[in-house]
Amino acid sequence: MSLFSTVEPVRFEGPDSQNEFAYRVYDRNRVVLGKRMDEWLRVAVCYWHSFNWPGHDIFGAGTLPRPWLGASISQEMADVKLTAAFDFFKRLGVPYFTFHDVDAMATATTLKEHANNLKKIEDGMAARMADTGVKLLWGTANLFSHPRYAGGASTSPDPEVFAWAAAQVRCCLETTHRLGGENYVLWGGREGYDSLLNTDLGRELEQYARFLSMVVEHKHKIGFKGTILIEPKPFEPTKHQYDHDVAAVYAFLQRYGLAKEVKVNIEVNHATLAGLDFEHEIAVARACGIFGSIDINRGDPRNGWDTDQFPNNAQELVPSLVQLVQDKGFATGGFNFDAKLRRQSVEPADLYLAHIGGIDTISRALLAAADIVTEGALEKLKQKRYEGWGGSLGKRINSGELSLAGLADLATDQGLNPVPRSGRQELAESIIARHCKY
Ligand code: XUL
Ligand code: CO
Repeated sequence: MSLFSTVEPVRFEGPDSQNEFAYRVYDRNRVVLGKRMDEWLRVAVCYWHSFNWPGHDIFGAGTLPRPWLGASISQEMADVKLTAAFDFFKRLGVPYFTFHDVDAMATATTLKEHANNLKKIEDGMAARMADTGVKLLWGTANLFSHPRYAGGASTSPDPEVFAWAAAQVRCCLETTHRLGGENYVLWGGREGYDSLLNTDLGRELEQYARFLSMVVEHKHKIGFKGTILIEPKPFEPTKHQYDHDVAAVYAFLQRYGLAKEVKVNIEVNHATLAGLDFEHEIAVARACGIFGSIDINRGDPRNGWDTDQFPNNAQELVPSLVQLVQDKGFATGGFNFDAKLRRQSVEPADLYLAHIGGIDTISRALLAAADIVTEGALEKLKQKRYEGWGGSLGKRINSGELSLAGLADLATDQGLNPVPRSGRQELAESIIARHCKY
């Protein structure tokens, strides 16, 4: 028995079901373009918002019943939380979970205690994972909540803070490895600044690169085969985060020779905070060869912060899912529900309803995307738009045989006079819309 035992295991009942505690679209065994739906989506529930956040905000106290939370968390409380979390994962019927070290373990004050407490909860997780078959999509260390990290972790002005962060990541990476985690995430929540007046930006970037290089080196040393992922976000909690967006992360990785070692975990609400579209971030990551995983959620267009709401607009997600289908799915990544309840959603049932709605939403988007890719009209439209590049002029430009002057002479001599052609944007948008029927 746990707080989440009140709901029966959630099953697929189809689009006509009247049962709110059933999937209408997510049918884990349904085969879509040769692959099961659960393999396409690789859904994970996150530990932090769901079990480690009592519903407080900057103006008010916790509203959600989470009896295992308190100012300091004992091993007993951590174990009760673990039981509740795995009960929820199992009943929801998802294949993966994700966690930060401090979400799951008993509170520690020294590094020795930290390592011991994390190992204890790792053992508990390993047992629950074996019992339930739920797997670890990724682990991560929380390098932003404790007051010591107020000035950053690896980018802190204090090398002792850097060393603490290194110790935490070493433990968490090793735990993730032993638990068979498929990725390891670094979200640089405070790797940035609040004011440039007191910040040596150049020095901080060097520190950050040193840290990341140490993490990559350790990954290889322990034989972790998963993917190291950076999660871009432009700001919040700091005024500016160095991992502002995918393009900024790629430039950083290239500068420090890490572009082949590290990929990105793209979060919808982080993209929108950066003033970008989710599908833009995915497109940049694919173009740079660093697409890894997704934190699925949404913002509220009226609010300028990370509201982390559950996704419920399938059509909005289709352009991103089309890219995923074109790639034939994730390599090691998945859809991690980095989403949290609203503060009035106080019943344990609300956590089920939120995830069921979100999982059905990404399932709808997947089915529409699969139809779009199968039909091929969108791809044909794109190919037609670039068809000139398959001709002799395009090939000669791309081959590098023409200099700027050579090309200028050719254009002049041949009297080139390109005619404007339709970009067919409205048609492309209509192709997306007409397939959103699930
Ligand atoms: C914060 C955020 C984090 C990361 C993991 O905005 O998204 O929860 O996903 O540290
Ligand atoms: Co996230």
